[in-house]
Amino acid sequence: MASIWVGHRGTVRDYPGFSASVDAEAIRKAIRGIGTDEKTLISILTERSNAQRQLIAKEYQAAYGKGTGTNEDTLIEILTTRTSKQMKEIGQAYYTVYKKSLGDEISSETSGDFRKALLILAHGRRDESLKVDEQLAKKDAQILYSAGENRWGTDEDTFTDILCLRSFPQLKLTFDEYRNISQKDIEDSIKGELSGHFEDLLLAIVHCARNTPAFLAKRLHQALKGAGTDEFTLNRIMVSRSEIDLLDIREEFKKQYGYSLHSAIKSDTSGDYEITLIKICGGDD
Ligand SMILES: [Ca+2]
Repeated sequence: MASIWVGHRGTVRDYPGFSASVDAEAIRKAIRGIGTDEKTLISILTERSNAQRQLIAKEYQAAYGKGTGTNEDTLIEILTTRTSKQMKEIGQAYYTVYKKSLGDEISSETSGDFRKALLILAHGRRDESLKVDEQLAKKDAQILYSAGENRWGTDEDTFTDILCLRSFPQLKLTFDEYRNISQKDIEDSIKGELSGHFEDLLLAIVHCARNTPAFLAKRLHQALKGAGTDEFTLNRIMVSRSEIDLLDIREEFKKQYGYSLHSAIKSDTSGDYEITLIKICGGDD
């Protein structure tokens, strides 16, 4: 089935960018804060091109060197930007490698509304049809308004259900209707009504529904800015989007920050690592 999330705006085509097992490993690291055993690493590396192997080896060293902790941002990024089909593949890869279901793992390491929403996303239940329904958008917008702004307290489950199950094009329309009804942007309502990682997750969904490349450009910028470089995030996004929408991400990066992703990588990395990333980046803007 065609999906709007798997586009034709990639920079490399000679090897697959998306890998369920690499995502599974990233989730494992994000949840458990540990690296994987060597056997796992080898099985992952055999699927990759030489350039990708170099990046993963680099990331692997970085993870061991620093000893990463539970990283909600990584979980949120992967679970909001992968298609339902990809999430199912990631779940299978997770089970194959770690002998545990991804759902059980998320359940044991997270809690509350954040957990509930992550589980829906992990099970790949989001509608991915391209058709939008204007009446449904009006109805959902009203339901969201009644669940948050227009009541004392918040009905969190309603926010979770609509934002985790509806398609991105449908959500875009719903957010437009929401503004008409509430005179407020859905982002402002989420900031006012929700909190913590749950708030972060739903804001990420809103950003992705509106513009996934812009969301990932922001993540890349965060990974590159400041004194150090978050190689784990940088490598993951560059590789996983290299055949999907890296050209759009580059465009959004330039638009938001005034300089190119290419120049940001050049000024923040060096040696073989820089050469590899620049190759995947595919050009300057
Ligand atoms: Ca309220």
